[in-house]
Amino acid sequence: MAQEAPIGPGPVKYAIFGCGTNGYNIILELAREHERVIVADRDETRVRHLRDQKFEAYQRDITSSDMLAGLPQFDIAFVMTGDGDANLAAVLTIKKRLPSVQVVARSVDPVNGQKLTAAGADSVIYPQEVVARQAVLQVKKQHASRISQRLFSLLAGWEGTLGIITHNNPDPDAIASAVALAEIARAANPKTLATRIFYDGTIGHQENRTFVNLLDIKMEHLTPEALSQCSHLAMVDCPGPGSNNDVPPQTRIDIVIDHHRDGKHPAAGGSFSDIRPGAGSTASILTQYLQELDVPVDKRVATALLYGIRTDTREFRRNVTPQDLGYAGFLLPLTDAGLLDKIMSPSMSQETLDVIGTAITKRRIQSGYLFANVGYVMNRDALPQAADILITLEGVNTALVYGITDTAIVISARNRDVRLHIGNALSEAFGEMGDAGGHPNMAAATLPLHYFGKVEDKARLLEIVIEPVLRKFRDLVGLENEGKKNGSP
Ligand SMILES: [Mn+2]
Repeated sequence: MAQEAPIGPGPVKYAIFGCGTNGYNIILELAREHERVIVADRDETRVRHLRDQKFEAYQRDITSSDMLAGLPQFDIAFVMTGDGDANLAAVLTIKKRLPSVQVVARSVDPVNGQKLTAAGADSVIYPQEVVARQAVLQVKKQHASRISQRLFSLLAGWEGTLGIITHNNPDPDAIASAVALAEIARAANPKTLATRIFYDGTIGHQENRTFVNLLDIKMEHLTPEALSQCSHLAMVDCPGPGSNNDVPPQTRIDIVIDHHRDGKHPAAGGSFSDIRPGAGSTASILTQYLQELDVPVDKRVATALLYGIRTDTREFRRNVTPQDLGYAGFLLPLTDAGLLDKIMSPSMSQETLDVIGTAITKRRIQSGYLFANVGYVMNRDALPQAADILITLEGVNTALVYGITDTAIVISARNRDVRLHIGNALSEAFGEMGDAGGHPNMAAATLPLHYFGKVEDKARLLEIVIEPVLRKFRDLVGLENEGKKNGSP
């Protein structure tokens, strides 16, 4: 037989040791995928039956040390009998004779599992656990299909205007989710239900503005009149009225779809609520609805949703689940790649450029900590962009960029020192003064000015108050004493 060029390992071949119910199901699964499988079992009748079914079966006692003799070469072994000691013996034999073979072994109990691992098994499975996981997955899928249907029929029965509310200063996840919900409403009820999308605050970040403009997403400022014009209200990417939005707390919200795990869930009193703290983004949940409902997804919606999932999971690196990846895979062929590219590399606004420039010139570095005062900013979203750039400087492990808006002192932090959880540090240092927290490597704080908001010269105000404010942080990370020794940075 002609030899193929040696560009990789040969064709993967599986060997199953022990062909009870579990082993047999693995054979069937592999056969479905047209994989070549060999089977070894102690039971002569069983081996005969397998051969009758055209499987390559061998009679072997897997506890015997020469059980591999005469078997063709294989790359992956499943050791699947219900006898823990026999499985252990087989793993030892395989690993001793064929150390490069990958071994998956069935364990009968946790102690047996540990022994199998110690014997060299590459993975150990408990069939009960596999069944449990599969059952949960299946039930979740069914549940998703059921609630999607419920949402659809709910929307189909409504008349008037559905107001879809995002959280304040909406991010792509919130915006994409709103767009997708509007799409589902249109599909469910094209005749009697209109939709409007509302937000409060600003759509700040460059990319977010580009995103809204390029995808031609119509969003309106949330006002009391606008609210009163809606017959129904929905909230996406935030858990209820008054929580990261300016909707009065007693307002009835008919639909709530969110994924935040830290969110308190104010009673929305509505008819539909789907809050999944496990999901990487709200856009993932909406994608699942579209999928389950077979609602056609146009380029615009697909591009928005994919962008929402990507940004909320920080390019699939944060809180991402296999499901999120699955939805991304579903959306990808439906998106407009050129559009996505344009969103990802928008031209920077003059203010953002200025803020980054100021941050670079005003930076002070002490023991790997960088501090940069950017003064008065209209748009706080320039800060994280500046921090993203400054953290890449050599010798900088942690970067704090701070500035002042009309209403608050704002701090944006980035960190690559694994010993420091910057979210916790900010929350500990500034939590009492305002809103502060985040992740191990990125965090932010907003310290409201309250009546100092009336001060005209904001940059001057910041200069006066920032040192005592920052001292708490410097104390916390152990920079304060060092500062006194070496003179303030
Ligand atoms: Mn989100």
